[in-house]
Amino acid sequence: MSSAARPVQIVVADEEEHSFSLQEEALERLLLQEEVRDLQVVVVSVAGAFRKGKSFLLDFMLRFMYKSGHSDSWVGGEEEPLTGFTWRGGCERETTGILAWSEVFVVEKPDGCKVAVLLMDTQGAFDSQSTIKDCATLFALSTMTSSVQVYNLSQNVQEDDLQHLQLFTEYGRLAMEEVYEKPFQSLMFLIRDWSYPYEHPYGLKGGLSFLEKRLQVKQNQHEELQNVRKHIHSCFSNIGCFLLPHPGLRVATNPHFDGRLRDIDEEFKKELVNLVPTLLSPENLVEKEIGGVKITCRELLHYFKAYMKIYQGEELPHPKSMLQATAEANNLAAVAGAKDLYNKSMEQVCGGDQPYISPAELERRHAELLQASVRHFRSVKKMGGEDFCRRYQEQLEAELDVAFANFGKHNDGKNIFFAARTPATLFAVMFAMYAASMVTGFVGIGSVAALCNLVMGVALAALCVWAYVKYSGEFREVGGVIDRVAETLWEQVRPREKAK
Ligand SMILES: Nc1nc2c(ncn2[C@@H]2O[C@H](COP(=O)(O)OP(=O)(O)OP(=O)(O)O)[C@@H](O)[C@H]2O)c(=O)[nH]1
Ligand SMILES: [Mg+2]
Repeated sequence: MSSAARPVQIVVADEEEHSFSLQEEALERLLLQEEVRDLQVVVVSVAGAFRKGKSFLLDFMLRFMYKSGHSDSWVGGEEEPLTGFTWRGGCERETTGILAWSEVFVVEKPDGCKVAVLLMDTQGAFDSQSTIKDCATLFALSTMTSSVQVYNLSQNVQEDDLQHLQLFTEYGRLAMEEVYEKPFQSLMFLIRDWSYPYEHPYGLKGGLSFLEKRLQVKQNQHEELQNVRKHIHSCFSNIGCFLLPHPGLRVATNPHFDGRLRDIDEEFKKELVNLVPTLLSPENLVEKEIGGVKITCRELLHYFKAYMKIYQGEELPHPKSMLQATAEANNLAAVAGAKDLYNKSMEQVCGGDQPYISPAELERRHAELLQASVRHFRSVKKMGGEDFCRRYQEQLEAELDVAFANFGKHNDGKNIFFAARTPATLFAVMFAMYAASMVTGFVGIGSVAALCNLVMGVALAALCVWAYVKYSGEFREVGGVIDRVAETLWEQVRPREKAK
């Protein structure tokens, strides 16, 4: 390993903001190196839950990349500490964001064409500092940019492992502009600490027989289980599985273990020697393809930037924890049910078929039904707790207020006097003007009489226009203006009436 080579942070995670940023310069330096930029690229990435030996494994991949071809014993010397991507024991997370190895390896495939190989390490999912969205974003990014995604699991493939894979890949698919039939390439389930070699032997063969059983879609399976499996099959063009034995207690529990082979179980080493070439030997390398076209390092850089921009934008929905999503769905359904109850009851009070009801009575009924609706909302069993539920109750109350305002308007429309307000006002204006013009004409103030006549004419014209608008339903804005003027006049007169 050359001394200058090191892990390079290409995606940085901001812990407080829960956001990610691309280290464009670092990535450019990596992918635009003269020798590799126009070569087709192979990207091998390892992702999965935190603290499961991902970086540790990648360091063996590095040894293979540096030493294979030179000798058979690429796994290293018995006393040689394991270096490369930083790994360590302990229960707290180590890797954050996405890292790549600073050296992009040039490998000649058996057909003679040269490819560039990039190794990527990702932050472990489900650590205590990351939200589901953070985990989904990183996993999706590494899946979208890699040609081989190693899904690192411990001991078994559990249903929740599959569900998370489904959630994360769906989040990735969402961000891809064009929808390809199989958006991602190779997925390798890597099961660490496999303890059932008597059922499925270690290695690729055992892995495949195990995975086939696990990912089988059966007729009598629950739809939920079927969907997860179908989704995974639909996302990757190639799915494999490798069963790796436990590396021994010194690896797992000794704080002074530095990765030297002497401390690692023979069986683990034996399988490791099969695993790494399965992923990285020249004949097994898989070039990164997007939309069926192999891409070069230079193009990969553009894709990285484009994907990153999408995840930094606001248009993608937020993946949520299972409880959060379920609680939201429960509460929204309860809001809809309660609103429906209110609407149906109000229809009976003041719906289209019902006669006009006095506004005071309507308000009283509204208050009653609102309470009944809120009671119904509260009585429905839902997850999320009291505070969460209160937010939705407030939303329900606000929505019912809006609905009530509409019912009120509808009811007003049924009041024949209310409907007749505009023509009545216009008639009143005409009559007043007529009387005023008579009186002023009689007294001999001709100019005022003429003015009054003019106003009367305008009112008459407005009345005709209004009648036409109401009859035909055309020029509704003009009708609206007349209504508003009449309303203003009406309001001017009414307070005086009250004062009397
Ligand atoms: N049980 C077990 N432990 C392993 C295995 N491989 C590595 N380890 C140990 O697991 C611990 C964590 O290794 P890392 O490579 O740092 O794990 P990681 O998945 O990269 O962790 P994060 O970067 O925090 O996500 C180390 O103490 C390793 O010795 C394995 O196959 N099984
Ligand atoms: Mg790590």
